[in-house]
Amino acid sequence: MKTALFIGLSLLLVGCSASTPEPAKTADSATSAGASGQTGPKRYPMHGKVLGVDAAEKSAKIDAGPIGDWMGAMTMSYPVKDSAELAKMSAGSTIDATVFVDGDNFWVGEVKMAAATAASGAK
Ligand SMILES: [Cu+2]
Repeated sequence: MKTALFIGLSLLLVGCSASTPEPAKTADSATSAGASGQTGPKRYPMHGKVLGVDAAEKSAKIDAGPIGDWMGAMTMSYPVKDSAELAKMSAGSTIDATVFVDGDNFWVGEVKMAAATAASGAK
């Protein structure tokens, strides 16, 4: 449907420029570091297909479905901090993973092969 496509595209545009200019945090960080009470990055489940892996860049291009309220369904490049996680991915594999979002930073981890194409048989 055209409307749906249009909405999808605008979401896509909004999604990729996810760098909301954050008001510069007040610079008196010295004393209470964990004052904001947030423990670590946000986590979003991701399901997608790996289109390519760039070991040098430590990133993977992934065609993923919508990722929570953070990103619409789209194909983009995701940093993968942990090279052990990166090593689990290869072009063509379907994965379940977690996207970690920490302010303007995001990366993919907790990569698991999804039983996508392996559905040929058993239970
Ligand atoms: Cu995006």
